[in-house]
Amino acid sequence: MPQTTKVETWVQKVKELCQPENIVICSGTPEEYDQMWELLIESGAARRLNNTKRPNSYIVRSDPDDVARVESRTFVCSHEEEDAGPNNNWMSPKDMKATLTPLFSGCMRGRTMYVIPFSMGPIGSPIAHIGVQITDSPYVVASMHIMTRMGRAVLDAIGSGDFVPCLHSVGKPLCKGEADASWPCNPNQLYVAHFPEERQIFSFGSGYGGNALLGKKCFALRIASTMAREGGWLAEHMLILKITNPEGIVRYIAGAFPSACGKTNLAMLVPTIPNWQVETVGDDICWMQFGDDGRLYGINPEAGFFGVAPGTSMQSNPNAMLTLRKNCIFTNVAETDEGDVWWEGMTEKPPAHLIDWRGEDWTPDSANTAAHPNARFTVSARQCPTMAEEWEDRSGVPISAILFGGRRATVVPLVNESANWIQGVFFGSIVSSEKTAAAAGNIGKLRRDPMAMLPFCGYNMADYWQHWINLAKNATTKLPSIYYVNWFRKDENGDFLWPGFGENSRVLKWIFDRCEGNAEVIKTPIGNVPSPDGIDFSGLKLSSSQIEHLLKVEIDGWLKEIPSIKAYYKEYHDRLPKELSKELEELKSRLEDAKQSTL
Ligand code: GTP
Ligand code: SPV
Ligand code: MN
Repeated sequence: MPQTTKVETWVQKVKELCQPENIVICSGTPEEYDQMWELLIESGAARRLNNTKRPNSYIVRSDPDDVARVESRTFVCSHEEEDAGPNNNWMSPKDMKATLTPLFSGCMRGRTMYVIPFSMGPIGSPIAHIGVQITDSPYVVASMHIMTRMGRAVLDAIGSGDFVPCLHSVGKPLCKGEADASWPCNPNQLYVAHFPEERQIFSFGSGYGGNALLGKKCFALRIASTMAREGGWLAEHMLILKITNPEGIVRYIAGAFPSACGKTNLAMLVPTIPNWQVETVGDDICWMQFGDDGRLYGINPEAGFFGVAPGTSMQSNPNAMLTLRKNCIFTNVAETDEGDVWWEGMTEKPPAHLIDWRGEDWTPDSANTAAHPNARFTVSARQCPTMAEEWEDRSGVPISAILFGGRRATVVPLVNESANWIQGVFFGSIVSSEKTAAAAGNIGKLRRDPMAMLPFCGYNMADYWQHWINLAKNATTKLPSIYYVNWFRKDENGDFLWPGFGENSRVLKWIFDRCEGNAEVIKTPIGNVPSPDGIDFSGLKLSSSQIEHLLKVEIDGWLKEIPSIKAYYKEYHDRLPKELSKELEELKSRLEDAKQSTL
């Protein structure tokens, strides 16, 4: 008799709890992918797009109450509340299990339960980790086909080894004869619960994005961040890009920007400066580990992109548009009369008529947007014309620089460079950004989003900062340089000062040159900023006063931030690394000195 594996034991347990009608162990084959679409079309959730315009692609409309990550219903269930930190919602593992057990009990009645073995990172890579997601959503199965390496090969790779169990249900059991909703979900009983000590994930009630594709934020960030802390590595909300200068020298840069703040766009950037090349390694998540040479190496643990559609166009991000020509899933975009897709910003002039993301007729006079602001595309990374040939390298790529950035209309300049790693961690810890549509809640509200990880750090943020600081203590060679960037500064009229997108290559060039030791800087209270001719602004329609505004270190503005940073740090009590309070004090005194000398 062959031994029962851990996967089989767990599947049996979940079957007894959830009571599905059938069980399918996912193979990961194209036939299986097609079958999911047959089901989704039959249920009314999806439509096939015009095959000549957008071959092998689908448009999906979610329930209007299930359109984004829901941070208020996302929990970290560590034994001690302090270990989850003020950055997470907390419930004790015991209480959460007592809450979830009745919800999951019988929750898959009348549905098929799919078992998805998946690998985050290339199968067999020493940096990769394996999970098994159980779900009752064919949309999740189809999405996992694109976003991860999954199926038979992963099951074989698990063998009798360990995996992270990820249990997901849309939370809508079906009675005999009951008609199904086109997008079943249960937003009133939503839970996205993480058990970092047991390394388990339970998600109930949503079928959308980061709530439901559990390999992504739940595993690759929240659970992986706790694994990384233990193992001395980093699991980050970062893009990875490869940049090659005209002499053919290559550098890799990682960058953390909050949700819907420009990672996908930067990762696929088309440089506007001649003879420079930018290629893509990853657009959302980066796992970094020390290599034998002491440098930090990053991998993209995902296999696809789940990117923001609105704003994506041949002007802003042609590489994304080229990636999206076939084999895509579009969720909550608008449909054209020709059976293709459209979203705000795709073309200058909207089509005269559309079916909007809610399935209703839409014209340019309609009051609402045609696509939901968090409408997304799902597409295999392999289709992106700028994927770097080494994007699936098992050992990852060596990272030379790390960027932190957010949406800040004021105060934060285009770019500044930290004097050292600890100061970089300090700047990462105080990143703040205006909230976007990627998460449910008030759009535009300014909040601190340290390292773009506020919604994704699976443990106390102060301990996470300490972990970052400790890396410097253990490093045997120079760690990446750290930069704070801001593409989103606005002028008096509320217009963006900086053209952004491809023009961000000008800032990348300066960072590249700094890594090579070639560019001049001016020392300021907030670190090093480019000398006046440090960044090439030629050919841009920017006046010298606009350039000055973009690069300006606003002493008063920064001084005003100090009390708010202090108050924010206070939330972390004595867990706050003393290195960070010291950085804050030193920043304050440098700013006060600078103010004195200008009086
Ligand atoms: P997640 O997938 O949610 O983690 O987001 P992301 O960081 O990958 O965001 P993405 O690149 O998809 O950015 C989405 C939004 O940022 C869109 O509204 C873009 O138009 C806008 N955006 C991206 N880059 C720039 C830029 O350089 N300047 C300006 N002004 N807007 C930008
Ligand atoms: C984000 O919100 O940062 C995303 C989308 O990348 S989701 O996977 O839904 O979290
Ligand atoms: Mn993201």
